[in-house]
Amino acid sequence: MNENKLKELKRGSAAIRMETLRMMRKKGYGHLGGAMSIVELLSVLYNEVLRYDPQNPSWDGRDYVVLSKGHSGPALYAALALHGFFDTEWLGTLNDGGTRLPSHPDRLKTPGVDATTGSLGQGTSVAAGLGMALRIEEKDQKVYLIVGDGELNEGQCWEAFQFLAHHKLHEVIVIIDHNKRQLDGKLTEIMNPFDLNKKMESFGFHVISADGQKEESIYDALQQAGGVKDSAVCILLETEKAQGVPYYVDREDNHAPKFDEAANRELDALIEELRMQVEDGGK
Ligand SMILES: Cc1ncc(C[n+]2csc(CCOP(=O)(O)OP(=O)(O)O)c2C)c(N)n1
Ligand SMILES: [Mg+2]
Repeated sequence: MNENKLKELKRGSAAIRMETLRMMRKKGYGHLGGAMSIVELLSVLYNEVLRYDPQNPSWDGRDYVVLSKGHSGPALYAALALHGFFDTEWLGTLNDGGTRLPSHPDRLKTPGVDATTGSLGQGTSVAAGLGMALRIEEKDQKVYLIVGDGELNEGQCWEAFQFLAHHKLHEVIVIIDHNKRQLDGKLTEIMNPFDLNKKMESFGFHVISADGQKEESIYDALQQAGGVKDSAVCILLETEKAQGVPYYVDREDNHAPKFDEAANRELDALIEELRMQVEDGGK
């Protein structure tokens, strides 16, 4: 990847992170940890990979995004607004009465949202259905399914994965956000997923590992995944919960914190730093 493209992607990540934190800062709380761990992924997807038309969100030729870990909705909204699906003004209405941006995505409310999610596990089946429809219609579009590592506790994920593997449904690119934490602690302490790489492989998936904090690594993994035609495909995205927000990275309560005064000070400083990065054209 050339330097300019990388710079653009990093700038995109800074913008999504800034807008997401602004939304949560305004609200006073939010699912910060899991929103932050998909920021770089969303930047690469919306800047470089996805086919979409913001003027016509339901365009028949689009790629689909299913954010199965729906609690990370605000990061998706930031990406959609920054890429022209709706006015960035909307972002200030997150989760307010009558908003078109509920905390968890609703495909009937928000332009660019392809699946209603929030009840963990369900998006995996929706993505499998979309993938099968593309297969039947012989379309070359893709479904990008973003699933949480804690979400994998849901049995429904494994039914959907078995279906994808059986049908070699490479139309669906499964992306696991492996941030090693779920709602109130580490995966290994709550429900050990064991070795996710081996587990997905044994389920019949072609598994690609990527550094979810590095746009170039994500881009390469997505390119590679797009070329897989003989099996189901999964990207194991190595991330950190609350990545990019040092104040929250190592904190137990980084899933959905309520912000106190100290947190607000940190967030304000970080938002300002990100604003400068966006204006300077990236790190
Ligand atoms: C079916 C269901 N059970 C429980 C919840 C509550 N819940 C919301 S987020 C979450 C933790 C999810 O962990 P993970 O998938 O690892 O998300 P991330 O770390 O990316 O935030 C839980 C249990 C839910 N939304 N849906
Ligand atoms: Mg997690």
